[in-house]
Amino acid sequence: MKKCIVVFLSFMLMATVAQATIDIATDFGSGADTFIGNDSKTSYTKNRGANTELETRYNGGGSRFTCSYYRFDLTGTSADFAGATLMLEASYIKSSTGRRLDVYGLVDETLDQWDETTITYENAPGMLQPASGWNMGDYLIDELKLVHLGFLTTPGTGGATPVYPIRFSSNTTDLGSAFSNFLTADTNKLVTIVLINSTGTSGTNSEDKIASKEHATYLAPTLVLVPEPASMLILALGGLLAMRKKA
Ligand SMILES: [Ca+2]
Ligand SMILES: [Ca+2]
Repeated sequence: MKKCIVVFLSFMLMATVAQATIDIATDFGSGADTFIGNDSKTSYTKNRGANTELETRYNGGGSRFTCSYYRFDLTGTSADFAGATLMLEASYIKSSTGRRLDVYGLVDETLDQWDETTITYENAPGMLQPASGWNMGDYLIDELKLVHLGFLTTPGTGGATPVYPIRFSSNTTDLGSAFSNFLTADTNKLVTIVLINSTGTSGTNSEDKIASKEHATYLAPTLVLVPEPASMLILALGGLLAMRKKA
């Protein structure tokens, strides 16, 4: 009888643990969020660390580029992840069809400590001066520092009268193993993600806006981590052994 109860409880525990995810928002620990630009309106020397909305705008015709930076503090998490998604709340969606936002990761970990209050296009980790120059609306990625990890698609619910906030997440097909491998490779418990509208899908030269951690009511940008099954199994077995000792 006792054995049946222990087995039943262990399955219950495994089922419970298997569903557990770890949500880390930019307002946790040393997290940060901001956006940068390189045109006459969002100057390459302008800081947007305190803004409540994060703009991501295609440089339609090389004139209006902005992109958003996110830092997540992984303190207290294990090193191995089976997967991860980004969960965001839009405060403005221009397009009535989904727009692709490419996801880049900062692999030069010496640059993870960028300062939210001073970061601009000019000093942003992984950005270089474009061939067209400063404040000309274009951008240039330092591919030794920023690597492409996949993409996410904004919801196609913009247009006339959407009701905000609009919450959306990346899916595991578009943001899969490259993203989780990047997170697993982290060694300093800080990860920097950059969202860039690099294709101009569903309309050019218009921005989407994502709520930052400074927004009074909307969700702060959140990284949702799925622990490795091995880690979950160890947790479940640990619970099982603890129960057997008591039995
Ligand atoms: Ca911020
Ligand atoms: Ca890191």
